[in-house]
Amino acid sequence: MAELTTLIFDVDGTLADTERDGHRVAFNRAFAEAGLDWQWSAPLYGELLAVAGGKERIRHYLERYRPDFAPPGGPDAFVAGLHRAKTRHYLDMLATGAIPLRSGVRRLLCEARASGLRLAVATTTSPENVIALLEHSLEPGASGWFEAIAAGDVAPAKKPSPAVYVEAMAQLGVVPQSCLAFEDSHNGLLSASRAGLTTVIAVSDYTRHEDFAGAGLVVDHWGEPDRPFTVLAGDTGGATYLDLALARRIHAAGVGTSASRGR
Ligand code: XBP
Ligand code: MG
Repeated sequence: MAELTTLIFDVDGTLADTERDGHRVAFNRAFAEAGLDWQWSAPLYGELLAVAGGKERIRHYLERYRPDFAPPGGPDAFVAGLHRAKTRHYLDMLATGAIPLRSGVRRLLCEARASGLRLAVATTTSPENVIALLEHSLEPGASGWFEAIAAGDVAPAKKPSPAVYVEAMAQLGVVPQSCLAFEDSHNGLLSASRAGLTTVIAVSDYTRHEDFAGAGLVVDHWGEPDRPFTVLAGDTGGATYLDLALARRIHAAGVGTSASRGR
């Protein structure tokens, strides 16, 4: 196995729990602003999350739940305009620091930087959302910690396509064997695995019951020294939180290791 040189992070659900109280709320504010009586409840949003990409999610909702709605100006312009409004609302929320990082993220990123590991992002969300989350919830200038931010429409296809991970690795000039992916969802695991990366999963409330067969490790959160994670699948060798030593252990074990939940 090649040496681990690069950590590639998903954003939504992985770096921060952004979906239920962040993106979902921003979507609903955009609907209200547009005079639409659409409100995505937390359960409905959980179902809609199967579709990666905010614009793709709105379009799916129109087709599945509002087949008789005639988007003014045509579907493409309507969806794009609604998504721009949603992103504005989401950025406003991030600017208030309303969305904190998940436990262990800051510690792991700082440890990786101190060890000279390279950092990248591979996410479906929009680039401006990634930068705002890093700048407001990590620290000012933190977006510069990541040598590549492959986000949103930069990839020709959204997760579970491998395209966004392939793009991140191309920007860095690295091969999958020297990388480890951090994800929270089945779509994300498929995307990273199809790009050839070993993947560690921290489940989120929305993804807890998804299929993570083939992941290198599945935990309930990244953990802290005083807040041990629960291992849902995989072998941590007794480690109780995800640090570089455990990341290296999982990476060395290789792609598609034993972490499956017999589902
Ligand atoms: C999660 C997504 C994104 C967000 C919404 O991305 O699927 O679409 O839900 O963000 P990931 P946008 O887990 O890959 O970070 O509205 O900007 O798409
Ligand atoms: Mg995610």
